[in-house]
Amino acid sequence: MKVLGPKKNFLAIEEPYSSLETSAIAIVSAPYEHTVSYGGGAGKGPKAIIDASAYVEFYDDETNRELCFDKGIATIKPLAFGKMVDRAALDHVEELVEDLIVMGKFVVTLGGEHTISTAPISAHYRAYPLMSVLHFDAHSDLRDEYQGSPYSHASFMARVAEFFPTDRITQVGIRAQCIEEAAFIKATGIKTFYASAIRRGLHGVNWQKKVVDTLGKDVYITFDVDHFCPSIMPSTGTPEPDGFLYSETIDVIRAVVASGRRIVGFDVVELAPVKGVTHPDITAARLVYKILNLAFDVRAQHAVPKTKSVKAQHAVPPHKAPAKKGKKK
Ligand SMILES: [Mn+2]
Repeated sequence: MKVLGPKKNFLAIEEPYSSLETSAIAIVSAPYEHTVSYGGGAGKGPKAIIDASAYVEFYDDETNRELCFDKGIATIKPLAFGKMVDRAALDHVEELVEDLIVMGKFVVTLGGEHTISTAPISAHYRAYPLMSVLHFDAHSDLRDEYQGSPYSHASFMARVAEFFPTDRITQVGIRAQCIEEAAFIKATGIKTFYASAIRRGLHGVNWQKKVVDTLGKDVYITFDVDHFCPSIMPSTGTPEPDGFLYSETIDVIRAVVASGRRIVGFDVVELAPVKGVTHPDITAARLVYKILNLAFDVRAQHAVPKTKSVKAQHAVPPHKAPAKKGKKK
């Protein structure tokens, strides 16, 4: 398994903090783009997030640590899909994510179109059979198929619902769906926090806690960046108005951790970078590192999966490694 060096890896970090053997965290790039319906470019998302991450500070004031040096973050060489599409492409992603989970890694998957999230959800579900899925998105992605494809980005959650218990799915920020999706949600018990309901105060002022109350002890997060307001996130294929700001979104994840729940893995998808517009790329990169910082917060209990034989050691060697380089400015 090849990992990328500091010129191309997440946060631009030196060895051993970016070596696979010594890192607790692994970043998987899945630059898959096949069923885009409106704006294209999601295939360039993982590289844009990693490029922007070179400008993200190592230190997080909230957790008072440099997580990347405490735990190590290995960036795996991006997956190449060649002619693989649909199920074959998903199998390709799932195999890598599963291998990393078995090695004891905390896995972050970067998309790519939302289709790919089916793979890490499936792999994590095997390792964490009691997990819930927390889904940030403008769209519920529950169409049985879209534009003739059951593997459309607009159908990814319908595919997840075929193998994952629907009453353990919680969606946040939804504001664009068809009537069949609304009916599916009602029929299956998916918990959907619509943007309109949040804005109208139907879930109260502390709506973030209401979201968290629906989740089990283990939480997998799938994050479509079009959850955000298009003003802060114009770089996505299907932007929708009435989106969410960064801070109110992070508050949901803060509430997950504050409640003692454990984040077991996550993905960030659908960033379609626009040349010369940099704030969405840095926002996505910050989002990835912030979720990591919160996931490894001391309040969250981090045990490795019990269902697998896990060999890897999590700790980065205690010896002082080569000097850490500062951030680009
Ligand atoms: Mn979406």
